[in-house]
Amino acid sequence: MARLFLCLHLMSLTAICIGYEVYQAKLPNGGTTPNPCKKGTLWVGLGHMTPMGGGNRNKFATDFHDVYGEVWNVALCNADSDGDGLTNGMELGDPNCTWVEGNPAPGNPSTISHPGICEPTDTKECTERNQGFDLEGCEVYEATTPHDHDHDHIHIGDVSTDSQNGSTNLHFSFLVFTSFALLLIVAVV
Ligand SMILES: [Ca+2]
Repeated sequence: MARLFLCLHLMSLTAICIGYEVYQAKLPNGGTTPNPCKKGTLWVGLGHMTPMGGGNRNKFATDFHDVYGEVWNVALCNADSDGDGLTNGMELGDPNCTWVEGNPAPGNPSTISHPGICEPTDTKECTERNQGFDLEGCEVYEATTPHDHDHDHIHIGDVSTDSQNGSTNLHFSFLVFTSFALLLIVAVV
């Protein structure tokens, strides 16, 4: 039984890999898109939210599959799926949109970037656009810096502490006053 599950698992992985290769061949540099979060590694599942693929499709993949008919055409090439200001063609080494399926990979490999991941990833706009991506290893924007939080906490703590001290001092003064008054009354009586 274990062998059967292992075989089914391997078959499903093989099917996924073949699926990726079929789609990657339809795109310029489709099989060599870098992972922007880990230098020197590839984002194998080009159209997905995680580097190794699987799960939800990213915006570039939905454009490719659902909007442009799974073809690298001028419209898909000139679109900016991830909204970072670079067209898909610029990111995949085909800025003039002249590449057709079957041709050698165009452009300089060192300038290829991911057309579905907004970069730089540490800006507010890109962090919002990249919601749902597995960007382990990337810098992302944080709305409030830890320093600001600390400052607020320190400020609030100081006010609270001062207030407590003031209240304690007031209570102590009241006790001293009432004790003195009681002693005076006892002495008089
Ligand atoms: Ca882009």
